[in-house]
Amino acid sequence: MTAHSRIRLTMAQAVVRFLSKQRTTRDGREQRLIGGVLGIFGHGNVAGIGEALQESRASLPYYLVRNEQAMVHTAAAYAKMRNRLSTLACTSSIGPGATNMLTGAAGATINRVPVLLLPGDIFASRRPAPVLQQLESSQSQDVSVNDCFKPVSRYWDRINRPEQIITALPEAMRVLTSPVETGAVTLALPQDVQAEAYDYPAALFEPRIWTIARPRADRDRMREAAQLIRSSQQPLIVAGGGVIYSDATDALRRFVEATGMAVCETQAGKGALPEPHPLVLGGVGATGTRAANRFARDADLVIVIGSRLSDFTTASKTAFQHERVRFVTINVAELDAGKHAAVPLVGDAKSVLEELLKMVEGYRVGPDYAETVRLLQADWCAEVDRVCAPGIAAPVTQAQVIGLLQAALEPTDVIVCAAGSLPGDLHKLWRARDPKSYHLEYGYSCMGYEIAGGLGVKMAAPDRHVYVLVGDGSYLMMAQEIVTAVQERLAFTIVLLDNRGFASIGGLSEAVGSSGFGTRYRYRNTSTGDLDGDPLPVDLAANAASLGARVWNADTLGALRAALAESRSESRPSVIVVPVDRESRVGGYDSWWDVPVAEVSTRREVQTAREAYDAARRKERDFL
Ligand SMILES: Cc1ncc(C[n+]2csc(CCOP(=O)(O)OP(=O)(O)O)c2C)c(N)n1
Ligand SMILES: [Mg+2]
Repeated sequence: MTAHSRIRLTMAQAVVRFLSKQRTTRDGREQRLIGGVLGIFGHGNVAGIGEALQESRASLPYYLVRNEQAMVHTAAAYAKMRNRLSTLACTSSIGPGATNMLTGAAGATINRVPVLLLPGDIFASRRPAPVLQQLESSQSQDVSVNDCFKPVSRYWDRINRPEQIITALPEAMRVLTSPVETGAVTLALPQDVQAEAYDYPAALFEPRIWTIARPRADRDRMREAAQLIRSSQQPLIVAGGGVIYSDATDALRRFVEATGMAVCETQAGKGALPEPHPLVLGGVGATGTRAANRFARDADLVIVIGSRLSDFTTASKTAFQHERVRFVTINVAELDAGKHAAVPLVGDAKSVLEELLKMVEGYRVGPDYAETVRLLQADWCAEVDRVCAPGIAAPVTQAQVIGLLQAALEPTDVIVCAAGSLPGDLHKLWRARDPKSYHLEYGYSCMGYEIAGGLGVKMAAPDRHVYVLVGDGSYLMMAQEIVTAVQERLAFTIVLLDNRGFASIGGLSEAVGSSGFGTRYRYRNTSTGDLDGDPLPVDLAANAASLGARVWNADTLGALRAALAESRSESRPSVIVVPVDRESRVGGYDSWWDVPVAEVSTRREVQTAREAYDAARRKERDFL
């Protein structure tokens, strides 16, 4: 090959060949950036990307999935499991196939995980316009449904000429592999251009390695942070997903063991300091533990590592009540590091923690601090045991199921969850014994992520046992990827908690005075007009079996334990349906979540809820 060598390929062939050559490296460990392509074909991609994938299937595997939204969740879960060093690409047709990916794209961008989306697009030439599924505008012909991806993508491009990929693809890879900018990357590929040939420079297809850097923070800011630490009485670390993505869990452990500081976790950060550990206080914020929330309330310094500080983490800005509380943030992204008027340590979690530890050498929390942590942890352990204790009567409760799973699973097994009442209960009750064992999509909390996500986790970590925890609502929204798992002979276990509707939003509805209106899966009652008739005759077990899964009905904890044991040796997806009591919920612990209640209402319950809301809001703080 000379510097001027050219290869004649269609644009789609060139995209596929390029993607198969991309790799990432960090700390000397190298891997593929794009592990494969998920997709559903239609007229917008079958002759372009479809043809190219068939030709290159030995170098870039293709997986047929069942739903385009689900495939983006699968890719996001894969990327999360691989600590954002590797992901999957998603190909769709134009129109509905493309827009189905929007929700997944938003989820990936909000969770800061890389996914590469390749929606087909309308003809660049416009010759046969309007084509099937084309959006028309009276103001412009330069519009397609793919423009909807702009706000939910970190990089967006439309390839109207085949040579544009020569600059677009490297940019797309830069954004995908950037810990700061990563999220959904969308390259809209017009269906005519996909099939068009061009003499591409051969150099475009040379193997390329993207190095994931570990940037260090500004020296003066580091000194300022070290000074704050030295003068703090009750510091607390909030560990977010960034700790795990950065592979900084050992660095965090060394930091806390040297300083004696306690750690609480966000949903994405659970497992950052694997349990059991004497300095873990568990989840913090709206769904936090009593231990973490009590400690957070009085902390005078909060060191936030790799978190975007969402309202769930800060209990809607009520979690930290110390009058002069200060924040130090460690984050690769300036956007996050600047929150809560923190001293921003803009850099990689691992390298910043290692450096900061040297700068605070000799500092250690006092004996009272250590004793408080010990007492809070012991109190919380007793509370978890109490809440999860098996009862004598049926139906079983969700907390009991969680307790049983905790005892039955191995430390490296992975649990996957996203929406409903499970994430909050897990955040409180689960003990993550490995940094990659607790996989919660809670940036978008998207119903339907669970099973699609479980598929992605299994693809990313085939050697681990994967357990998807899903509510009946989420299951009914998106269960079809069970079929994809059957097709790929991927075995994972889905524990389906059936409480006949939305326990979470039902509970929230009660809390805002609306008595669970419209949240139960029941017949419409002809006399009241409401959904409070008999339970619906939905057979979720039969539904799962019809998709090819091995299925168990587990009405008791004993039956669940037996089914879990059997499912471990299955070679296809397993579904264990567990009816659970909708009304036995795990409560909140010294926390709050800001959901505004109607300011005027004819209902007395709403008026009472509003009074409570106004009172609670007074605790909300501005950190300026
Ligand atoms: C796609 C989507 N739609 C709506 C919501 C709002 N929502 C959050 S939880 C929930 C109910 C979930 O029901 P289920 O899966 O049965 O879990 P449960 O609440 O019963 O634990 C709803 C409607 C959401 N998070 N995602
Ligand atoms: Mg439910």
